[in-house]
Amino acid sequence: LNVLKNKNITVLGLGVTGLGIVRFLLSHNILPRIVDSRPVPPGAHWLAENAPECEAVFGPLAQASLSSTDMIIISPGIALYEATVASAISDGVEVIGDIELFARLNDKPVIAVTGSNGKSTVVTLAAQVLTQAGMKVGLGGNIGTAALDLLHQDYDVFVLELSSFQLETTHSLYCTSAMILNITEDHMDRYPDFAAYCAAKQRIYKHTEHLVYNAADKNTFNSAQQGVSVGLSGGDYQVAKHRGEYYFSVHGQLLLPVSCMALQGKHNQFNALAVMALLAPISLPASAFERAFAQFKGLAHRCQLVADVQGIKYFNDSKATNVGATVAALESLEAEHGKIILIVGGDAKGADLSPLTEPMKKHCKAIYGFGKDGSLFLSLHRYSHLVATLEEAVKQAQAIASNGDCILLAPACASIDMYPNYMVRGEEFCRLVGEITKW
Ligand code: UMA
Ligand code: ADP
Repeated sequence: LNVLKNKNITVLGLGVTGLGIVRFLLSHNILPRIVDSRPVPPGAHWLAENAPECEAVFGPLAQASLSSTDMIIISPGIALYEATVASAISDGVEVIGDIELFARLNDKPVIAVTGSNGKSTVVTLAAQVLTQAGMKVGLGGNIGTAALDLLHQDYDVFVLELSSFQLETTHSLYCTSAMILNITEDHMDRYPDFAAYCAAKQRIYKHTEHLVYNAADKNTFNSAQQGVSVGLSGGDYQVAKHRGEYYFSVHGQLLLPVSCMALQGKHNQFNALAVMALLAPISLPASAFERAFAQFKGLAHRCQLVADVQGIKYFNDSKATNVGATVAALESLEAEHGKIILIVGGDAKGADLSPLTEPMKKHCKAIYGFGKDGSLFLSLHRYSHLVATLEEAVKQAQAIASNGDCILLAPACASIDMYPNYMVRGEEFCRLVGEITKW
């Protein structure tokens, strides 16, 4: 921290991350300068109320003279190739993210998780297992609590969800264990290509003691390091059948019956295995896993059963903001629920939608597309319809649904073209389903 005290620091971005950084610096009597390209960033009001002494520059970054600072602590929503940031870097300014600052100051064990899908589910379940074992757990990162907001509390262990954006600016994070769950296309509007997105995620393994990877996804491997694998159809951790029952197992040793887990869906069995593999270095009693697995009913907006009325099930998977998550939803609902009427659309972030073609063909009765990129999905299925709103999609889906069908909101897109975030989109879906089914 003394190193920071002698520097001229600019906090770039004043959202959740920026506020976490500013609060942390101020609590150590370091007065940063704050820059955000938005005229009124989310933290502007907090800053005016709590730290009016900080110099703030809001509006176009070009006017912020970033090159005149010693260090920039940048938020994940701003790319390093953004012109003014890139020119500050080439002028010798050090640019780090909040996770890097956290890493330089933290001395507690860290369990870290990245991947295109399943991060929040895995970190939440891992934190619940650790809590059941009596540990004080700091859960944060991309899941919503800025990592620096956790540092001043007395935790035994940190569980961090890390996005590729956060990893781009992280260099020295030591992890007791870390995993890339999977990599499928996402954020192609931010990366030049898929390889660059994979490379950002691979940074999580740089200083990791116990590396965990997905046996079925080569992009999660790391050729330079040994690790343990997780896979539903084969891996060090896998699901094994014994006397007619399925078990979570490691190297043939049965750990717990799959039936002890409240969460449904094959992808969640994978997530449970990931939690077991990640927590292996911290010896925990099986009872801690058993209790947490039984109690955790899943996070809202992830394949959440909203209603089951007149033989029709309604699922809210608004958090399916990329193609991989929608594929997982289609594959996990199918076995139990038959034909699916799928609602998709929003901002596709430049993704290749073609991996949806086969699962849609196999599982879907019809597709309703809405939002900015809704029309891009129409060619993927024979029975596709373009509608203007989510409300229209839900109404039309209900009109064609029959006994045994599922109506699934799994948009494969971000929500920002029409909603503030995926939660508001999911809540609107739940409200519409409530109205339509008149419960
Ligand atoms: N922005 C500007 N100008 C600025 C700063 C930001 O236009 O000067 C824009 C960004 O381009 C972005 C938005 O503002 O569209 C928010 O960016 P931010 O970096 O200020 O975001 P925070 O509020 O700090 O939230 C970030 C994560 N958001 C992003 O990475 C975009 C949050 O993850 C995370 O919970 C939070 O830090 C705490 O760690 C959200 C997310 O969508 C949920 N993450 C992406 C994902 O999960 O796919 C990666
Ligand atoms: P993230 O934090 O990576 O976005 P979440 O746990 O919030 O992950 O889940 C996001 C979406 O991905 C949801 O639609 C969820 O059903 C789906 N999902 C969860 N786990 C997996 C997995 N292991 N593989 C593929 N999709 C998954």
